[in-house]
Amino acid sequence: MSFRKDFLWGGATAANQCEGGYNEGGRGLANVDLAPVGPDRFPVITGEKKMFHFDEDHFYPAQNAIDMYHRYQEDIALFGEMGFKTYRLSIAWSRIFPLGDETEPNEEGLKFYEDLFKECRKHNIEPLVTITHFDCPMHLVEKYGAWRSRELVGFYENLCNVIFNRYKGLVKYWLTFNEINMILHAPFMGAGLYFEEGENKEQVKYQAAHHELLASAIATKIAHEVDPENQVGCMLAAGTNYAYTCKPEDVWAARKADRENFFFIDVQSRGEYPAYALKELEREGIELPIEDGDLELLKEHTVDFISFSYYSSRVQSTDPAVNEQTAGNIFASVKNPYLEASEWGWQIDPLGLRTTMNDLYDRYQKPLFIVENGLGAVDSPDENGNVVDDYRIEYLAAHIKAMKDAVELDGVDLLGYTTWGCIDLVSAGTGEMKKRYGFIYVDRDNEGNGTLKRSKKKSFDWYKKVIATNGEDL
Ligand code: BGP
Repeated sequence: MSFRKDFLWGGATAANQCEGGYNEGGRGLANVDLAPVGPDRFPVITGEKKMFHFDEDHFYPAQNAIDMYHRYQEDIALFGEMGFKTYRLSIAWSRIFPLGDETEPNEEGLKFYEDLFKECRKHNIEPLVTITHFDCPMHLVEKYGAWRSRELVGFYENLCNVIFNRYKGLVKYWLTFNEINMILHAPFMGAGLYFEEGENKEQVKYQAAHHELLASAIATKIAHEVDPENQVGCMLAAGTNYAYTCKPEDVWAARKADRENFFFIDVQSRGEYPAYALKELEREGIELPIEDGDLELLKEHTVDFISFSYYSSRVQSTDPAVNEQTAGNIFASVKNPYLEASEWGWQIDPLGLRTTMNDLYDRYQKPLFIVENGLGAVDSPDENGNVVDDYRIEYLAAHIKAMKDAVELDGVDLLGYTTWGCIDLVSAGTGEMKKRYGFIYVDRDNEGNGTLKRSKKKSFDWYKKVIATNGEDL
């Protein structure tokens, strides 16, 4: 058997990387608005450098992004033309609660997403909504220290109550936190965390992780109470870890690297902190701020499905001489000599997707949903303005083939597939516009210049055909 008949083909975006309109409709400022392009970006997103206000010497691409805030109708029509069954997008928390700790939501923000979801439905597109895709209102960062504070759990709960009730019947698929494990690797971008001098960073990260995990369980509980039709997923930045050699120490290092990320999903899907993590945290002197009732809540409200992003596999070695690194989705790894890489050094490994799917399905035995996959590349329009992106088609076809193998040959239950950045948008890692993933080209450059005109790349018609044939014709 191949893909399900109701397989959810589509594409994915995130509010701060495509909407723009950062100060319109009553929206408040968020952490993700303050990540500039250039050498300061990495220190800012990893919480090493404090940038809590705009600085005129920097350029902040999220301010206007690709202006989807004003152009979503045109963009969703193009998704509809490709035959999308689903469109993954995120809600900007600070559009709904500009400060984050108010009791009353901002009607203009709520209305914006209501209209957007209705527009999706008009084109028979099922919205798949990420409640927080890296964003946290800046007021919550400044006043409470973001997710290090338990108060954030309550603010997130308010947000969930409001959106689940308001969008009942319009939205059924929800993801609680995008790439929840990114809290460990890019703590400011992932969770609004900034570190004070001398602070124990690992303590802060795991403390914040406990709060996010609690918030995720509460969201799952409310979603199911408000509408039993609701399906809630966790979301992992996935990518299996290979051992560089069969030396047992290398194998163990790869296992440990996998577990560092599984930690989150173990809690969200199995409902318990895994034994290996509790031991490790104890050894490191890190305390999880567990209060009465927390463990029961985590146990009772586990997710319905497991979603993840996959761009690449990773490699672990314990040999100091094996030190050639390769870039990847925020966290780097040892270079794999058997793989080619993208222009940004992300290694290309379709079989790694099949392995990752099997790892996750074996471990959790819940349906999977691939909610990000794609190739970031420099697309240059030819003299007629066309982008002939055969390299993207090749990348996607190979990955779809691998996921098909996981479904057909290994029996993995897969709900859907949304490619990352189905329309060109701002890169999360670099802030650049020239790193493009889309089927739709957007005329905008790294400095924010351009007409913002949308045009179809070669991959547009290719993906349309893939969807029309339910993945048979690649
Ligand atoms: C993931 C994020 C996305 C996205 C993607 C590609 O980590 O969830 O927001 O941007 O990676 O990364 P980049 O934009 O750095 O190429």
